[in-house]
Amino acid sequence: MHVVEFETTASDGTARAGTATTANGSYTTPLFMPVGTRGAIKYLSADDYDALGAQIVLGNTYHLMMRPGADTVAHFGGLAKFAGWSGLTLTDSGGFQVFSLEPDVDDEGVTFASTYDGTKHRFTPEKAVETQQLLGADIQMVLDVCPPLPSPPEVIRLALERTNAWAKRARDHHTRPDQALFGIVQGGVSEVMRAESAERTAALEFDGYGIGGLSVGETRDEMIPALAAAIEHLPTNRPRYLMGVGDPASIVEAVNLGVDQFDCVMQTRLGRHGTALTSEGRVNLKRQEFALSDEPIDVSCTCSVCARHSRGYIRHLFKVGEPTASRLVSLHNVAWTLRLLEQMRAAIIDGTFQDLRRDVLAVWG
Ligand code: PRF
Ligand code: ZN
Repeated sequence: MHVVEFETTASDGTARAGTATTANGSYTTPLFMPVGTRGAIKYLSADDYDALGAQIVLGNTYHLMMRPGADTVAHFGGLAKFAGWSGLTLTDSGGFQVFSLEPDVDDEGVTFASTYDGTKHRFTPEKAVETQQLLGADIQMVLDVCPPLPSPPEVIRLALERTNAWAKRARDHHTRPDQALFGIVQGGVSEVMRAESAERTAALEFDGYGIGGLSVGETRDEMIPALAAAIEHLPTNRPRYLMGVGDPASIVEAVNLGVDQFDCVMQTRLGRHGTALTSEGRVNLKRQEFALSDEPIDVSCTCSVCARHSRGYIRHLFKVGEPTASRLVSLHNVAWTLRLLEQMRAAIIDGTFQDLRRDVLAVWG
């Protein structure tokens, strides 16, 4: 039985607008999912997620199992309840974080040292499922192997094989009927391996499909054909999630190919450091030229920050080190990106997606 149902509402070429239904509610696509790695989107809280109109907020298994521990999160009724959030949640398996720690990998799983206290931990596909069942998100991801790019073909091949074998083990181990499990496609920038990985992952019949291993060092011109090759072999009636990709140009190209969901830490990372996403591109609000600017961050933005605050005020807060500065630009960047995806959805429904795509690429391409 599938936990997630996906229905296409409208399509424009291969781009699609849809509704996915989980055990605890539905979400509309294409969708940006802001990231709350350790249980909060940095500088924000659940009131903000409501005000932003976020539908799904991410959490990360590696970080939450280290602190406060999956049992503690389960004690509070799962990640959403723990965080006071009434919307949907998704947990990434933690593989991506663990692989950045240069772990010892074998066919069974991975051994790594905690970044919190240096202690050794063993992580397997089964442990990732059990941990995520305790974290209790509406959607959990299988443990995968994500090699950096460029990597030799044999490294990409081994990652593909392990990811596929681990996906099957994860699927067989998963028991929570109210929680969806997504498989993950790997395969580097090889169209052949992407197609094979997608086909073999789809054969395992997951609720949805993550496309991992992209935006890890390759160019956009390398990413797009690999992504297209994967999508061609994924079922149309399941959501497709491009993992960790959130720059506007990549998003619009991926939506054009039929991707439904995205997450990225870029919005909040840039925001914390004073860089805003705007209809004219990236703007560094710390620059001297904004000292006397009474314009909002983006004149065409409908967010609560742009309704109230000037660039000059926000620049001042950065200059004196007020934490509110980071909060305001994070809020704007997340709101701006959520709205960009809403505009894409509306354009697909209207049949004007190619016009929007051209406009986005003119600024961000
Ligand atoms: N796998 C998982 N999470 C991820 C990635 C991946 O390949 C990426 C790569 N862009 C981001 N987050 N599990
Ligand atoms: Zn704004």
